[in-house]
Amino acid sequence: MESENDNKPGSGTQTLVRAKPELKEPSMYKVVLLNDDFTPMDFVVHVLQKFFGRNMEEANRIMLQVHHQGSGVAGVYSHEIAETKVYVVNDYSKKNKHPLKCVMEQT
Ligand code: TYC
Repeated sequence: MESENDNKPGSGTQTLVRAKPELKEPSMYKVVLLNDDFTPMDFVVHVLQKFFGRNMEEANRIMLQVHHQGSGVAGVYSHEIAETKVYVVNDYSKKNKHPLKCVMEQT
């Protein structure tokens, strides 16, 4: 915010003062895998290991959560990283002829 300087009487100078300090943390995004009836379970586990750095146990747990509940969180990232994960995973699934889809959701 630009304001006339009150503490320098008659100087005619102006000081630039930021109206509000920008203290907001960047928003984070869940990358969510969606269930379908056709993608093999072992492909989903493979995707969770390859793109989300999950170990075998975590990958199995997340895959089963998606299978039983309809969706599950693969990981939480900044906007740009989440966007890239979604693109790369959907592209990889398509190239492997599986309908597996993932989406991003603000936390
Ligand atoms: N429901 C699939 C099956 O029975 C397995 C599956 C799990 C698919 C998770 C997608 O994100 C998914 N083969």
